[in-house]
Amino acid sequence: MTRPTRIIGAPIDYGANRRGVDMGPSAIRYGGLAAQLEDAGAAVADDGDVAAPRAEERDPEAEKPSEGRAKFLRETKAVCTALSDRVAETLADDELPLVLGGDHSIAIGSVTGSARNADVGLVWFDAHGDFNTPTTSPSGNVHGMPLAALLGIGEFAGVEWANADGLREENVAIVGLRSVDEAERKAIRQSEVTAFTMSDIDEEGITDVVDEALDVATAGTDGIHVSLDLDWLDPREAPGVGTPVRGGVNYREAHSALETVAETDALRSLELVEVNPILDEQNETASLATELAASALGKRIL
Ligand code: 5AB
Ligand code: MN
Ligand code: MN
Ligand code: MN
Repeated sequence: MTRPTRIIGAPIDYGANRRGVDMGPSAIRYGGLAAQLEDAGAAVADDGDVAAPRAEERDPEAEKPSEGRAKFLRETKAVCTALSDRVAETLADDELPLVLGGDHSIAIGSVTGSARNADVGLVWFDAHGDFNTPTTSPSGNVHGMPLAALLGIGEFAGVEWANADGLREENVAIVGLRSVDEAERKAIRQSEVTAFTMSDIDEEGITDVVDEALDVATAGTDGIHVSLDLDWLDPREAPGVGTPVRGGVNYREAHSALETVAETDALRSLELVEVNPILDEQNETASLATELAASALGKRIL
């Protein structure tokens, strides 16, 4: 039986360059999320969105990054702290949190919440490493930093609201890399994180790579958090994302990956991020996100 699932929206785009991902939660709901999850056999409740200051209410100074600064970190902290509490409460009620982004900075909230009272593994489906810190980031955008933040890398060391208590580098697997900045490459290599590139998927196939990633994430943990950045897919399948990179996985590989996730029976929390309805075609990226969530929760053809 699929666990009761609670939807929590985090409609922010402070972490990304382009406006629009703040509309992701609406687009994903509109794309048929509840019906898909019910098809997967899950009882679904929608908790609405966490409160997020709108663009007009932001501190305009926070938008001007100087070298070694993260844009909108104060606003990101406020939203992630609230989201973290909502995720932790949902788990305490024995329900599965399904977080809808928003840009990928919200993973700081989802994962700290999921790893608050448990040892958690993390599978990060993404074209990007998301391993920058305020000093290494070429953009100052926090959506390129959440993994570094969660693991306490660089300036994130000891930053309590951003570090995930029950998450160890050894239990983190990134899957689908094809765009990594030089400093990120070094930081990933220096860490205990396991990273699978698109070439690994070419050589080994999606099933083996995801199996290995799940082994990493489940080893000695109480469950896993799956963070799905829709730019993991090829832009032909998922055009509605802020930072598309050619050469991603196709429709069938993506489903297969999330079906493999469902088979482990270890899923503790899930998030869908970086859907940008402004750049999408007929909401297809948002609908695809709903389908992939259903696969992760165990939807089967037969
Ligand atoms: B995403 C880049 N590495 O840090 C940076 O979409 C892109 O959450 C980050 O994976 C992409 O700005 C962040 C160039
Ligand atoms: Mn990302
Ligand atoms: Mn990405
Ligand atoms: Mn992106």
